[in-house]
Order: sequence, then structure tokens, then C-alpha cells
Amino acid sequence: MSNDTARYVLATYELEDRPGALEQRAESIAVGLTVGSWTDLPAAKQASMQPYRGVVERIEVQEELAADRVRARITVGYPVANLVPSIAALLTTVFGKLSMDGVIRLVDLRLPATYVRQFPGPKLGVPGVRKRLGVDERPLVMSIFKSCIGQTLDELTQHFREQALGGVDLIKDDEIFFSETLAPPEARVQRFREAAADIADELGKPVLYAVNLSGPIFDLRDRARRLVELGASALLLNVVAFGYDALQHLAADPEVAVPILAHPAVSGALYGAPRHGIASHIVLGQLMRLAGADVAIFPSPYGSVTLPVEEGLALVAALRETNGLRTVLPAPSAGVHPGLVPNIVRDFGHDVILNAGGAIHGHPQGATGGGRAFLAAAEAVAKGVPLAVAAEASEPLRLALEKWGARA
Ligand code: 1AE
Repeated sequence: MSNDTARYVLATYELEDRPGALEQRAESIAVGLTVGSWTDLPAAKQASMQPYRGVVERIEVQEELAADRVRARITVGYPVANLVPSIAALLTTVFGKLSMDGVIRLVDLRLPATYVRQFPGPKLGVPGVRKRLGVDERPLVMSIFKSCIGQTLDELTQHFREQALGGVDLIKDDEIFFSETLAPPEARVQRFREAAADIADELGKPVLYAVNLSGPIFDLRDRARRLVELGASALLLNVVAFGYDALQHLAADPEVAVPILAHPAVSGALYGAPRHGIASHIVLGQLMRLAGADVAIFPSPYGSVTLPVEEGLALVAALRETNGLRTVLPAPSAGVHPGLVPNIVRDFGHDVILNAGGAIHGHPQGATGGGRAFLAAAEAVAKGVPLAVAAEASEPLRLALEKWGARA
């Protein structure tokens, strides 16, 4: 057992095996993923390799599954000395070839402060994003561009204006939008920057636009810099599809001085199977923060694509846990409508982004009404006013509640 937690990354696995095989299995993980072999080494070599050897911290049987089969949790400590500050290195060490070894899931990952400090973490985090928007007192509201593929730049600019006029704080591209012909990102950024400036004058508040950052991976940094130069006020990145290291290098780049929104596309392939893969709070919470997301988008517990509420809570706890890095704004998403705002704030608190596409564009008064309905709901919940009461003074909110109902 290690008694020096500052030196070890602690990974806990839930796996199935024979009860009599657990000790040997744990030992072979600890040794196999660190020094490779041990018992056959001469004593002097063992002594010199000791600092790099993994250690078995804990073995706990959870459940008997059959006569000679149990579900168990095994915690292994990996020396930080074996690692470099890269999520590719971290994941390959703690769950590289092990992820393919039968029924096994990585359910918890504890990182010592010495290791966490080597990562950039969010450049702006919650305080930085709120400061740019000048909004402290209520949850933030983000509108998702829908129907963007196949649209011209003029059509998209019109959609941008409609969304922005609703008073939303951020507008983000849909993650599936990769247009390089009709409306390339550089052109969108320039046109939407002008529209955003007009609307900011009109409404007296800014709106940030998160452009979908895409292209060949080795071009991402230059492209991000160029987009920021042209006026992009935020970036959206499909982090799991590109890899966490892409996010980490963008977050560490001082020239990419805008919030980065992490989209969860493809992440279900990592966390979705209950007995395999990696727990959602690690995939969409802990690693997103470590790599430097300012906003972490994830499936809310109540909408269309859902995550169980306890998993959402663990994910948000990872975005806020005291670890020396800036905290991240959670954006529980998918099927979110104004009637769900009290549930979202009850579960995840005030420092959240209400992120919606369908319930903005599907509002009976169009995208502008959709934004206004969310804003009225956010303001009401921040003041402790029930939505039904707020709807008496807000026609857009009343229409939204009529259409989608309220959940709380
Ligand atoms: C969890 C991801 C949600 C997302 O990307 C998205 O586009 C949601 O759209 P709506 O609000 O469900 O229409």
C-alpha cells in the first residue's frame, strides 16, 4: 500500500473476475502498466525501479455474480514520475491496454495536486466568462444554431440576428457544422461580429459567438488564432473526436484568448456501456477541466439525450472541485426548455449555462421569443420567483410553458 498519495495517480476499476484471482489481477495491473515485470528482477534492479512501480491500494468485492465470479473494485496507484502532463499519457497509463481486458470500467481517478498543476486548466473559467458577459446574478443562456448546413452566409447571419435579439448570452454553432464552402468559419466570424456589435448597441449587452473549430488537427492552433484575430469571441471544440490534447494545447496558447466550449460528441462511446469504458464524470468533467475547457456541455438528466442525475452531479462536482484550476461552467443540454430551468438550477446551482437549440428555434415566436423565454426563466429562478408567476409578465415564457410544460 502506498502512504504517499502526493506521488500517485489513483485509478479505481470496477471489474469481474474469480474471487481467488483478484489479488493476482490487481498486482498484474499495477506492475504490468508500470515497470512491466518484477519478481524476476535482481534485488538491486528492484530497488532502482521501485519509484516507478505501481501499487495496489485497495481491493473490494462489491457483489457475487455466480458461484465463482464477483464484481469487485480495485484501486491501483501509478507513480506521477511515470507521467508527463498529457491526457494521452495519463489515459494510456491508467486505461490503455487494460481497457480491452474483459469486463472492466474505470470508475474513479484521483490526481495529486503536483500533477494537476502541470496542466493549464481553463484560461477563463466561470469568473472569466461571466466577466466578459457582465452577468453575475443569473444562470447564463446559450442558443444553438440549428439548420446551419446548406445555408448561405446571408441566411445564417439572419438566424444569428434572430437568436441574438432574444438577449441570449452566447450563440454556438451546431457541432455538426463543418461548412468550408457556403459559409466558412472565417466568413461567419466576421459577419456575426458585425451583427453582434449592432445588437449589443441595441440591447445594451454583449453576445459571444462560439464558432466550431475544425480542420486537420495540426492546423487547429493556427486556425484558432486566425479566428480569434478575425473576432471570434469563443470557440467550440469536439474534444473527444479531436482528442483532449488538442484542447489542452489551445487552452495553453495565450493567443487563443477566448473561452473554449467543449462539446461531448462521441463521448457516449467511452462512457455509455455500464460495465466497460470510463465513467462520464471523468470523460466529460474531470478531463475536460484538466485540458482547459471553460464550458463543459453534457447531456442533462431531464431532456432528450440524458445522463442519470447522480452522474450529472458527479460530473459537475469534478468541474468545481477545489484543485487549483479555475472552475468550469457546466452546460446541461439536449432537449432543454424553459420549464426545466428550476430543475437545472436546483441540481447544478446558479453557475450554469442553459443551452438549447430546439426550444429556442421551436418557440411559437421564433428564435427571438425562444431566447426571451429562457431569459425570463433564468431571471425568475435567480430571484426565487415561480415560473408560473414570471410568465404573467412575460408572454414568451408563457408561450414556452404552454408548449413544453414545466417539470419541477
Ligand atoms: C448534449 C449535446 C446537446 C447538443 O449538442 C444539442 O445540439 C442540443 O440541441 P437541443 O437543445 O436538444 O435541440
